[in-house]
Amino acid sequence: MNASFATMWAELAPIGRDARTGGYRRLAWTPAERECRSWFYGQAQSRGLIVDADGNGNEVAWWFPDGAPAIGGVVTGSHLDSVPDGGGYDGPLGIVSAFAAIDQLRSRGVLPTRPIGVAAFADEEGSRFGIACLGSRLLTGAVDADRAAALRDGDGRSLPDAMRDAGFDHQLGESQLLGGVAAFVELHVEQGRALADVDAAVGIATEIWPHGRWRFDIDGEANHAGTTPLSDRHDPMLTYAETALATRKKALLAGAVATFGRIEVLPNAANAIPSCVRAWLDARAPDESTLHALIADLLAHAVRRADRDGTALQVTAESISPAVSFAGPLTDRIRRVLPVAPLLPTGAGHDAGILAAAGIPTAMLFVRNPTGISHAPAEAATETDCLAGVDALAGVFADLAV
Ligand code: HGY
Ligand code: MN
Ligand code: MN
Repeated sequence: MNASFATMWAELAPIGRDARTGGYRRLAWTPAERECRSWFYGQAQSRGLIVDADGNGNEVAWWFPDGAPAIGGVVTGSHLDSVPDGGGYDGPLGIVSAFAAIDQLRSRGVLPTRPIGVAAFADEEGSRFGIACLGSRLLTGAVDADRAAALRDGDGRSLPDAMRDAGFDHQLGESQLLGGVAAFVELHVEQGRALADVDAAVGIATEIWPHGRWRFDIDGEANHAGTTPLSDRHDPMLTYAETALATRKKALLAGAVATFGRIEVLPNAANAIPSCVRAWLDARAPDESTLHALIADLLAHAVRRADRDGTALQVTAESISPAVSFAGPLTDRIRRVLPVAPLLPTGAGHDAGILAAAGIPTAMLFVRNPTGISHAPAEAATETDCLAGVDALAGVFADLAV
């Protein structure tokens, strides 16, 4: 690894890492994520970059070259937070590569004619408060301050309280942090094996699949596991189990993906029929109509099962991300800079998708992940491919900002 990338990676790697699993716990506004923020400020300061932040916790470290205008900047970056027990590359690779790309441009004596920014968006994973890309959605106005202020984590802690706990003076709501920005290019570890399968270190994104998260609240009747006849039960676990099994079948038939990855059971006792099962569905599809048809079909199936079980079902859409296309002049321009980089879609959401939806010219680069695994400790990228990503990003910014 070149000095700057290797050094930064080594500094960031231990923060929030679970020694037992090797995974990362850098949930939004926790001490580990706060330590990552301090690292970000330190990197910016050591390069003489000027850090700007909005009241949502989004930050941009700016390189204002002498004589360059204050607006019309080009921005790169990603996020520092992780899913629980996530991989080390999802998010941080884009930020470490951004600082390393600036180092490379400077070592080559490249002097940009427009500002270059390194962004760190708050709470991209939505793992604590439920809405994916919360920081960038607040920034662009896609989520308003009232809705965000009402969010609670699993312990009932509100977003504003969690920000205050982290010593952050929040001011939730749409911000001008990226006002006047000409383009945003996010580099991200690939969350799949497409680049590995074609033996390419770096790829260019074509689109983000539409996706969303729905919360299933299933209320039943708590009772004794040993004395309640099966015929007298209203067991929400059965409604959930049938829905989860049907989900897999229906997603497969639809050419989509759907997952129940999080579940809460009350009272969660081995010898009590649950009173309530709360489960979160993550569903994604190649296009909007397939996704909407899958969700409608799934909900109808769950309602029928709830009727049969005598349980009450309520489904709430918590986080909806429409399809994003990166087709356009910016991606075309990047393709000219990286002519051999394969083009690939992704089923993973990104802040780039939120900015694109808000009208900011946006593109994405992917770096090969040999395992293809993400949101898990086995997520990986080789040193060589990471540096190929830095070279690609530096090349893109030398083209865009000079
Ligand atoms: O869930 C996603 O697709 C992203 O990693 N936040
Ligand atoms: Mn990510
Ligand atoms: Mn992620």
